Amino acid sequence: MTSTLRVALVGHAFMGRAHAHAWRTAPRFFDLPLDPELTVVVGRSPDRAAAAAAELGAAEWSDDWRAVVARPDIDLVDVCAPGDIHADVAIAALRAGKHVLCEKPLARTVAEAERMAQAARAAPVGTRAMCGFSYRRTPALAYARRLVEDGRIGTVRHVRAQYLQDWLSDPDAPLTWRLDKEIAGSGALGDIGAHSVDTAQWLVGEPIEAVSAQLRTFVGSRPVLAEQRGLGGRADTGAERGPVTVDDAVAFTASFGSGALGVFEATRFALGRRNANRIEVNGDRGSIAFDFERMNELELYDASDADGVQGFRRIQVTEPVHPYTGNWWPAGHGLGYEHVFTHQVVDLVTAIAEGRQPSPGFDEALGVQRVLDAVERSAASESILTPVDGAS
Ligand code: SOE
Repeated sequence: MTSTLRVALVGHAFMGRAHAHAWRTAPRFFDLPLDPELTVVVGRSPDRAAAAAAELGAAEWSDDWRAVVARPDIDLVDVCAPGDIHADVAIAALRAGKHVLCEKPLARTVAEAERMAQAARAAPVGTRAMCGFSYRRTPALAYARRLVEDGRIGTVRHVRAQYLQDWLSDPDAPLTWRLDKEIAGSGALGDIGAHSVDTAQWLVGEPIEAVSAQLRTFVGSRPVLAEQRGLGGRADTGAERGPVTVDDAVAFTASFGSGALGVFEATRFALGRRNANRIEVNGDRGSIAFDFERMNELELYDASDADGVQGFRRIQVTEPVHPYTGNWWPAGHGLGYEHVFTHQVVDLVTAIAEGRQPSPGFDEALGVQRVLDAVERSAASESILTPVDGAS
């Protein structure tokens, strides 16, 4: 009989809902070595936590994460709350011998991420910690990695990653927690740029070793939030404005250990681009290109194609030979955003059952945090911008 893996979900907004869906769906579509059960949903407000537990299919709710983490019947703590409690919850859970899945970015600062990584290393034998860089589990990106690993595009020269959203373009969009440095750590950089950094390092199999960056905050104050809805929410008419303390956008160049050159951009001001998480990698034998807004497709250019038929081919990554897809629908029927979280659960549960460290673990996520930190230090440094002669 398959043993049960009892899950406590801390946080039940956008990410919590995506994770809850994944915990419930994974065992229905994949043959898992452990049977996950969404046991309890934890939130700050009792009313909202109770409603979320009922909606998401958990038997219990709680407004006290410390009590839940101490419960002997909980096997795994899934941290989907805002960044300011990632470290406290994850460290307490690891010390209590619970497996942890923690949303990205792992922490607000490198110091916090170091404490979390240390707690993961010191946890009782067999306790696993993973960070939710969920896009790795997009079939097209997982397949792209296979192609890069197999040498299909040769030696990587360029990595071009953009993560473009537009939900903050309206200067009167309210001040949500993602705009507060104390809670989120950083803005577009940590929220979405972190995905690009993780995807790039994982795809290429090389760490970023140096960066040169600029950060921008276009809208310095916003109306105080009255009610959170999805990523944004509602502000009352005439609401007072509070300061935005994070970046709205970031651009940076990067050097990979192999000598490959990276160009990165992350913004929430790219009007019309709702969730364009894109990456292109050029090697000396070919190129690959991906855009999450067309998540079921991968573009491949193979320089060995015959003259006259060269060009990017569009692969529909929906065939049974592709990663994860065989467990879903017939070829060509496609997957959505929620499926990447389901695949994340599949990989985590399988690693736990097989006694392996799931990837990305907290040490890998700490590596991403160090890149984010280098970007912030670079942008803060006076010396990175060389004035153009004649510019006023
Ligand atoms: C908001 O920008 C956000 O929800 C991120 O926090 C997620 O990580 C990303 O998947 C979608 O956008």
